[in-house]
Amino acid sequence: MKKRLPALLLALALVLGLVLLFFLLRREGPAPVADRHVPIVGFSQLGSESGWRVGNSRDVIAAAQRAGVELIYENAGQKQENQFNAIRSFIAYQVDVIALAPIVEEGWDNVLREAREAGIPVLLSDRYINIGDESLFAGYVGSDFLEEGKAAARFLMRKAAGMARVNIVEIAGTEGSTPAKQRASGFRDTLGADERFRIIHSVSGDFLRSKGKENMRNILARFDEIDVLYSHNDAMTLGAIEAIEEAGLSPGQDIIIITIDGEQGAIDLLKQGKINCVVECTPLLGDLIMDLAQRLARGEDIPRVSHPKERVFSEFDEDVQRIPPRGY
Ligand code: GZL
Repeated sequence: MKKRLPALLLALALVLGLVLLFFLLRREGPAPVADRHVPIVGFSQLGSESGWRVGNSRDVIAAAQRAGVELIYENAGQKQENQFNAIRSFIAYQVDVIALAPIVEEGWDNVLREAREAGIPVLLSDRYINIGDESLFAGYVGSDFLEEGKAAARFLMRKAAGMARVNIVEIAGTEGSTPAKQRASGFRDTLGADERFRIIHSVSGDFLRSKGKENMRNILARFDEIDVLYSHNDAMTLGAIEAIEEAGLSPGQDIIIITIDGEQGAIDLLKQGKINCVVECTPLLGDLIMDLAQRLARGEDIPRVSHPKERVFSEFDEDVQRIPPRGY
């Protein structure tokens, strides 16, 4: 028995060494955030439907580089299913934080539950969601769309001060999206009970320039007395203005034009008098997103809602001609 003891000890040491080696080499996924200097953020962007969206994507990517954050960027091409797939790939990759720009408000419960089960916080960017359990996301960074609609209405009430009747046509954004819903309700709530203001037609242009033009052509063919176009984004407005000019009318004169976003193209037309009011909705959310994402990656709490500062540009401003380049 004594003679076999050294061999037994050697075998035991060998087995223990192999077991130790196995655990050392087996990658358990990324090291805990505390040991990793570069947080990984998975960003699900909804599409590239407008100049605003392209500017937003560009700004988020640049902000990640500025912040030293590793960004995994997935563009869903306007399909919610692609956003579900992107989120699931971020979970599989074990990112530290998921940033989501949700195309519409409904349908996110299951996939966000999966993110929580994986212990990955979700930050909403740009648009909101309608979800049973709001603890499934850590916070929201984006515009106050209700206020944007109210600002559009406040401009119109000032512009239409001497008008006895104001027939309004509305070209709205993507159905079911936060900006479309809240820009519509903020506008209507502010016009309130003043019977001079009548929204004679509303249609969705899905935030697309092509649909803005197509819808405005149809509206002009159907209605004679149009006083105001209220359009939920500049891309649709630029399309609508093409249709208005094709019909031989002067945008900004024959039809009051109120638009939202603040893209360079809209500001240029404001300066030319073809648009009367541009409500700013900044796409430059990147630094805010990266700051909040890094705080989440460190396990810190963040504010539930973070709004960027925004302003209104209109014909009533003295400095319209001096508005600096917009960058998107
Ligand atoms: C608003 C954003 C909207 C823009 C559109 O934050 O979600 O989507 O107003 C864009 O230009 O398509």
